Amino acid sequence: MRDSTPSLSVSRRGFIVGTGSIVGLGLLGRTGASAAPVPAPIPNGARVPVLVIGTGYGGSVAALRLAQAGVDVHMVEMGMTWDTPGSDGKIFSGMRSPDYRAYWLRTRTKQPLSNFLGFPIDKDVPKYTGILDAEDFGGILVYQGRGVGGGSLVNGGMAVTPKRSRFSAILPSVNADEMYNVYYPRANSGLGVNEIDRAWFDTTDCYQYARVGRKHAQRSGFEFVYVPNVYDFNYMKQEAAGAVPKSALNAEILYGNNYGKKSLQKTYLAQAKATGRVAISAQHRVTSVSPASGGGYTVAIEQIDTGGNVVATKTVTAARVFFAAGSVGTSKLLVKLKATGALPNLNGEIGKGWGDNGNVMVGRANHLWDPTGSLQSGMPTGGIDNWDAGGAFAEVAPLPTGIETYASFYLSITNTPHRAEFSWNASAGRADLNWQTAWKQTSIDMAKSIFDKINSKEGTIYRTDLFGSYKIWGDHLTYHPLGGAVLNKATDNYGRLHGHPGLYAIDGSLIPGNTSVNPFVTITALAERNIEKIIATDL
Ligand code: FAE
Repeated sequence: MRDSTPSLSVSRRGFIVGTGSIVGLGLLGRTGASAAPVPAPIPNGARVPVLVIGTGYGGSVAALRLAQAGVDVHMVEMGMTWDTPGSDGKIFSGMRSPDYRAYWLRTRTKQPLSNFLGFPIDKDVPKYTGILDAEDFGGILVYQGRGVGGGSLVNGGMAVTPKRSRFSAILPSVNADEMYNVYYPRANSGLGVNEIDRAWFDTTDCYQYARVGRKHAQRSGFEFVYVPNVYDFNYMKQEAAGAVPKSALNAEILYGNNYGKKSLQKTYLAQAKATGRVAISAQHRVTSVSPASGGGYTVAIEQIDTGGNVVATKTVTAARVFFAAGSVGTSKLLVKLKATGALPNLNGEIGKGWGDNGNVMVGRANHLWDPTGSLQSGMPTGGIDNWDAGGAFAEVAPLPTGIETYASFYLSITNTPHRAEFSWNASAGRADLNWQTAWKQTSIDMAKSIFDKINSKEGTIYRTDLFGSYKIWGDHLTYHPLGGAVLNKATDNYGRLHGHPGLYAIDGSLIPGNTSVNPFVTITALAERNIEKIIATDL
């Protein structure tokens, strides 16, 4: 569907007011000395040309490119800014000692590996707007980053471009030539992706676990692939040499990296802020979007404190709204807004096509002559590719406990066909997801195509102490939620939501459930492609 909101023209000099009812609203950002973006935090009653919900990959790409095109952008983020050190001098808490900063409004940690040597390792923490959300939908625990930078704050930085031969199954309506010639390279460059020095990989203590993973994979005839990362490997080398403060080599992953990782705050968002056109309101949560009487959209926002309490409610007006709240955040908002009549014209595809990227975790117990090392870099940099033969791509993940565990640990991405749907539960006032726990068996079977063979070859067994007592598979979670506002179904082929011109989805919700590898490079590249088209044709 072609957008029919009043036009916002972009000229060489910048953003020019178009014709139509929005002009009367004074909603448009302008170039020139007189224009100033609405400051953060956004005041009640503000009028902005573009409001972006969420500051993860999709939102950051949209904000930067719109700002470069001369459009003032206001980003609204429910999480914290994560720019102020705590009393220990650090912004983020480490993985071995998660504290109040670690979890989003929980009173007890919910660690992905719940047990070690069979013993539960979760502990009580003060309720706080921490960085990692473990959102429970009954059948599946969905981990997500909260804060300015979204998932880039908590993730493992693995920056994987899917094999081109698989792309048509990932995003069937998207031109692969354009993606691989233009948008994947643009995304990799914008994200600051770098590769490990292979000679260093082969000798450094901190990747012994990955070398053991490589050796076992290759001895069983599997392809081992080196995986690029957004963690600065030169910084990591200096960590290993004792020259700089440690982050990846201090078990920092999941709850933020104090150094070394090029999260979005250091890349897209830093560039976006440098344009002078992007403001970010942190600890602000969007609760509603509906058509405004004079054109554009009315956006309802709750400002929250670090205890999660609402301290102010605000209503602002935006000519255009980009949903970039992540697959879960965007899906939850859209199913609610459709069902409650706030956005009645959204189509029947809203909430559908949601998948877990086939995530499943497992550990293997190695022999005593195969130690994986007490020092393990928190940033994975290799994987086992058995996608074509067995439907699984397994990243060789760290277990940075600080002691020798003789364990190899893996997060597999599998070619699961299962897709769930979000729907609005009016009586409970929340969005539900109809995920079925039994669906993970398909992913387990695909992961077993790798690990049964390795175990048989090496004479090793699965660990049973990481996810409970005598539980082999971490099949209760995902790190990679995808879908819910699928491209070319809930939206047109560029993320314009059907039925409401001026509304866009531009995050992981566009991707129908699976990317065959870790997803953020694909989310970023797709956002680059879509925003380029939107700027060229809608503004
Ligand atoms: P995302 O980055 O989740 O950003 C959405 C933002 O919107 C968040 O900051 C939310 O707080 C905010 N938000 C949500 N609802 C609202 C609302 N109502 N109002 C205001 N703000 C809101 O979305 N991917 C990889 O490719 N490689 C990895 O190594 C990797 N490791 C991971 C490890 C962990 C532990 C986790 C949790 C994820 C990992 N991922 C990895 C997944 C990756 O981080 C994820 O796919 C992207 O972050 C999704 O990007 P989006 O832009 O869709």
